[in-house]
Amino acid sequence: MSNYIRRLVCFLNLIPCSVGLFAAEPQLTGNASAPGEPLSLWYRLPATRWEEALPVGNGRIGAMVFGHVSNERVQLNEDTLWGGGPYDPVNPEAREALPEVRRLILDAKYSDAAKLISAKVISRPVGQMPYETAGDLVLTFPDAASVENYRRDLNLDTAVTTVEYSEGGTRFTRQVFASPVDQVVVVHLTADKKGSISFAAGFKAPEKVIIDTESGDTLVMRGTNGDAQGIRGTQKFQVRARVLANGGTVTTTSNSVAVTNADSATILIAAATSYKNYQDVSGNPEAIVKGQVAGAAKKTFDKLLAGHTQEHQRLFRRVSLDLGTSDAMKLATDERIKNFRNGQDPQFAALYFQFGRYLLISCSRPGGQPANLQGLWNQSMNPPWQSKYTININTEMNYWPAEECNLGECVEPLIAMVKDLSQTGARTAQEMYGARGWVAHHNTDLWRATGPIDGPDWGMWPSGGAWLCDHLWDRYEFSGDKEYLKEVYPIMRGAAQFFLDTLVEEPTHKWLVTCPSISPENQHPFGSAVCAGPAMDSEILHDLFSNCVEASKVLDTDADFRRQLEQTRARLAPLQIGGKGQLQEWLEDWDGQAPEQQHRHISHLYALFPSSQITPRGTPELAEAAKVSLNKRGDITTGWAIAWRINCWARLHDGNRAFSILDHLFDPSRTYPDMFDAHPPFQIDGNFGGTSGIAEMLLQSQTGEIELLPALPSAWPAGHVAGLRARGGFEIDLAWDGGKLTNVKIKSVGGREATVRYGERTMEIKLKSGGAVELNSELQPAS
Ligand code: FUC
Repeated sequence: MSNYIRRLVCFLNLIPCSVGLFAAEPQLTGNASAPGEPLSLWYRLPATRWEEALPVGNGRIGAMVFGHVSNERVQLNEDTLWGGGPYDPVNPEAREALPEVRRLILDAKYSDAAKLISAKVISRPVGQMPYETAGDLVLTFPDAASVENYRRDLNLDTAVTTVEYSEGGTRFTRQVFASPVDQVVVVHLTADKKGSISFAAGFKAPEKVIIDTESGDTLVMRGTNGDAQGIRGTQKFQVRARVLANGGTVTTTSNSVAVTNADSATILIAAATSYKNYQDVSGNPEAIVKGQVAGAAKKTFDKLLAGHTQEHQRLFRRVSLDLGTSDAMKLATDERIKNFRNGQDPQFAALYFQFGRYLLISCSRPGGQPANLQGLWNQSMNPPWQSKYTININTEMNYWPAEECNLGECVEPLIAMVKDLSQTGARTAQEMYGARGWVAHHNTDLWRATGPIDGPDWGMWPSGGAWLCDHLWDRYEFSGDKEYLKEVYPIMRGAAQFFLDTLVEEPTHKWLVTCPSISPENQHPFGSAVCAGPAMDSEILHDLFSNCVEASKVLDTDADFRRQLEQTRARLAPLQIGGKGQLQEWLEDWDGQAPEQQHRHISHLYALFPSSQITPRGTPELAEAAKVSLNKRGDITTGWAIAWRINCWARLHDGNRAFSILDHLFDPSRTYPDMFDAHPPFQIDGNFGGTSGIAEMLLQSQTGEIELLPALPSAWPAGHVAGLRARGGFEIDLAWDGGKLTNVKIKSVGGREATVRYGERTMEIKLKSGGAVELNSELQPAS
C-alpha cells in the first residue's frame, strides 16, 4: 500500500490510526527567526523522541506534546493511574528476625545480617507498584507535501505549548494546555484560512482498554490498571476526548472522530481513575470525566485559555529572575543546551530556574498526587524505578525549591502523602518493629507502602519518613501559620516516637543509633551497606527532634515528650571528622576504604544541605570537612546528584564552584533537548535540585539570618531577582551590579523580626505584617 493510500485509509477511519504506522512526516523547513523570548523553550523541528516533546500539566493530568505535522502525538498521564491496588507488604517474619539482625550488625557480621534481612525482613512483594501512562491521543492530518516556517514552543508564562507551520499558503496553529481550572487538557487547532482544519482523532492504548465513540463527537477509552509484582490491578480508569468544531463537519467511526474542513476545532480531554485514597478504589471515573468535559464544553476556547493562564500566572509570576542576556538566547533551546559550555549564555540559567518552577506548578497542585520520579510525565507501563517516590533523596529534592521559590502551595500534595504514610507507617512500625509512631523506608508508591524493598543495601533504611517531615516543618518556617502547624504536629511527633522506641545504644561510645540501617545507598568496606548509626540518620533525627521540640513550644503542648526528645537528642551520635579530614559517613572512620569513593549519594552531607547543622560561620571545621568529602566524591555524576552538589557548594559560599557544577547539569548528557533532567534516564529531581541550587546562590535563610547573594558566581555580574521567599515569612527583591549588591527590598508576610546579612555586614529589621523596607548596598535604608 503506498504511503498516500495508507494515509487516506487512515484519515477515512477505515482502520485505526496509530503512531508509527502512518508517521511519514512531510518535508519540513524550520523557522530560522530568532525570537529571543526569555520565558520560552522553542524548536525548529518536531520532537523525534519523548525527551524532545514538551510537557504541560495541571498538577493532576498532564500531556507530552510532540509537535508532529502529519501525526501529532499527545501522550497523556493521570497522576493516580498506577499498577496494583491497596496492599500491605510488611514481611510477617520481620519482627522476629530483627533482634538477630541487630546482634549480627553489632558483632560486625554485616554480610550475615544482610542475608537475614533479605530472607526475613524485606517486604513481600520485594518491589512496589509502577506509575502508568494513560495512553496517547493521536491526530492524523491529511497529507502535506511540504511545510515551511515550522516552529514549536512552550511558553512558561502562559503554560501553553504551540505548534505553528505554513503549508500550501496557509498558516496552521495548534495550542495545547492543561487547565487547573477546568481539569481538562485542551487542544486547539486553527488556521488563517477558513475551512482548513481537517484531521482524525484516535486513542493509542496501553494494555487492557476498550476504545469507543459516543454522541457523534466523543472518543472514550475505558481501562483497568495493570497487575504488578503479583498485586492485581483493581482500578478502573477512563479518558474522554470531545471534539468541537467551528464550521465543517464532525463524524465518528467506532474508534475515531474526524473533522473535515472546519475553521477551527477544540478537543477537550479529561482523564480519571477510580482511586479515592490509598485504601479505596471505588470511585466512578466515568462520572468524573463526563462532568469535566461537559463543564469545559460550556465555555468558549478564549474563556478556557484565559482562566487557565490567569491561574497559572497567579503562581508563576510571583518570581522573576534576570541574570543578564546575550545573543545566545536567540538560538533554539536544544542549540543553547549544546552550546552552553562555550559560555556567554547567562539567561539559560534563568530559563532553567523558571522551567523548574513551571514544572512544579504543573505537576504538584493541592488535591493531586505529589511529584514522582518523573513528576507527572511518563509514557511507559513500567518506567525506570517504576517512577515511584524514592524518599532517600529524590522526592525530597523535588520539593527543595518550593518554599524559597514562592510556591508553598505546591508542597500540599507532599504533606497529604506524608499524612497517609503516617497511617500505613504506623502499621509497619507496629508489625515489623513492635514500635509506636510510624516509619517509612526508602520508597513509597500510590498505595503508601512503607516497608523496606528491593534488598538490604537499598531498602533497609528507616529514615525516609523522618526526612519527609523536614518539609512539614519548612512549610511552617516559611509561612508562620500556627493552625497548619497544629495539624501536622502529630505526624512529626509520630515520626519521632518511632525512633524513641527503636534507637539502640552502640557499645563503643554509648551513643543512641539506628540499627539496622544504611548510608543510602553506599556500601561500606565490609561487604554490604547494612550498618548501625550512619551519620545521615543522626543528622535527620537531630532535625526531626529539634523541629518537634520547637513545634511543641510554639503550640505550647507536650512538655514531657519534648523533654524526652531533648534528652535523646543529646545522646545521638555527633558529626565526626575522620582521619583524612573528611566528614565521616559512618559511625567508624571507614570512608577511605569504601569501594565507591565517587558514589552519587552524599548522604552525610545532609547536614550541610538541606539541613543547616554545618555552616561556614557557625561550624567552620565541619564546613572544611564537608569540602574534603565533596572534593573526594567529585562533581560529575548522575543528574540529581550533580544538583545536590550545587546546593552544597552554594551553602559553602563558593559561587564559582557551584556555577561550574551547574555547567555539568546543563550539559546535553544531563539535560535533554526539552530541558528535562537526565539521570540518565529522565528523572525530574535534577530539574528541581538545579532550580533550588540557583536560588541558594542568590538567597539563603537557614541560619536565622536572611543572607543576600551568599554565593554569586562571577558569571552573573549583574542581575535582579524578585519574589524569593525567606524563612520567617519574608519576600525579597534584590539587584546587583559589578558582582555587588545594589539594593534590596524586604516585605514581611508574617510580621516577624529578621537579621539581614550581606557579606560581613548585618542589619536588624522589624516589620509589621505587610510592611516593607528598602535597603542600599550598605544595608542602610535606601533614600
Ligand atoms: C535512588 C538513586 C538512583 C535513582 C533512584 C530512583 O536509588 O540511587 O540513582 O535515582 O533512586
